[in-house]
Amino acid sequence: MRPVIGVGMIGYAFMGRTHSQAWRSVDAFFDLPLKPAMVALAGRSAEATAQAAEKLGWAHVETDWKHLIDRDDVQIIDICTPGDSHAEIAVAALEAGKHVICEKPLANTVAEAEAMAAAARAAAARGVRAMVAFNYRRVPAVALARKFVAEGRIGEIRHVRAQYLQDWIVEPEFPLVWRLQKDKAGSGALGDIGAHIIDIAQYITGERLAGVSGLTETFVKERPLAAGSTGLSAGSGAGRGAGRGAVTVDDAALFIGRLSGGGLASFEATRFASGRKNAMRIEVNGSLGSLAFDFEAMNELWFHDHTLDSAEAGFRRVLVTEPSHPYVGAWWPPGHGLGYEHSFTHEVKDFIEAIAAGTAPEPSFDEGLRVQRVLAAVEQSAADGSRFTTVEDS
Ligand code: SOE
Repeated sequence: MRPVIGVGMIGYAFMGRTHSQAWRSVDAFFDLPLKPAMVALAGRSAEATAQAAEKLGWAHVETDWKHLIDRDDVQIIDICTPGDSHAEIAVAALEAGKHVICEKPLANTVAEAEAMAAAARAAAARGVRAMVAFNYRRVPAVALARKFVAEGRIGEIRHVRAQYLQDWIVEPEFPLVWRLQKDKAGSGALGDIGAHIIDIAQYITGERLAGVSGLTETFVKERPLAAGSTGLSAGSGAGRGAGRGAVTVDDAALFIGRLSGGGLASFEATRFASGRKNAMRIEVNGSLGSLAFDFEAMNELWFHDHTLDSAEAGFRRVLVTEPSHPYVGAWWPPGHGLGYEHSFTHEVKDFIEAIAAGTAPEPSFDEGLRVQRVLAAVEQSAADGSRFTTVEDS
């Protein structure tokens, strides 16, 4: 019998549902050293949380996250709340000796992220682990791209070209959900989806963004108030309430950056790319070859080997469904493909394995802090029009 590790989760909206799916499925597909138990779900409304717990597979309900942390049968705290509560919950949980997995971006401000990273460092000395949930690292094609770079097949990195394109708020009457409010979300497209492309750019290349120069814009400055909804589309329950309110975050953010290895990078994060639903794309050009990925075709990685004779070289599609590809062997036969939700399952698999092995899971809170510093540097550059804002070292 394997030891059981109890999980307590806070929040049950979009991210809470993806994480629940991950905790429910991970032990059925991977051979884990510890067996996760979905012990309790925390949310403010007893009735709504109980309904969510029943549907998503959580055994108990708490209406105060502090009580979740107090439970002896919970060893992992999974934070799926908006960014304004990440720091308080994560620091309390780490100090109480609970392992923490926290949704991205790590926090709403650099100061909060610093406090979280400091708490994680102190906890690590006691064998307590913390990880920030940048799930796209765990898409097999993205993990394969990193492997190609690490093996030297791309050579020296000259360019990264990254985009994260969505269109769920193109409609000006789409309501003012929490993702459009600075006090809850910290920033808009920049922190919500720009954070993902910063993370995967650094992850794939193994380099850091050393400095940035950015532009941000809020195209629709006022929207109908939301009727208690968190949905990303009208169909997902994003209802309108009475009255209107100001949009306090960016709708789109564009920035360029310099990589620590000397390469040049460009980034575009927008919720106004009509027709693009979740087009998280990255292209890396190196001295020996190039890689290209688009989440809307997430089982494919495009690879150009520049060492081949130009008469036969060119981008070719690698279908990332072979058992030898990262994570894929646990799932379906070649060609059957994986989806969005699998990235979360892979994330909790890696987290459980790191806890059992006593190693530091990645991305760490320090890496989350690093992304937070890039976000802050982009905002600063966009606000003061400075040409190049250096990203401070941790
Ligand atoms: C909304 O923009 C969102 O759900 C992000 O918050 C997620 O991180 C991303 O995976 C999909 O889009």
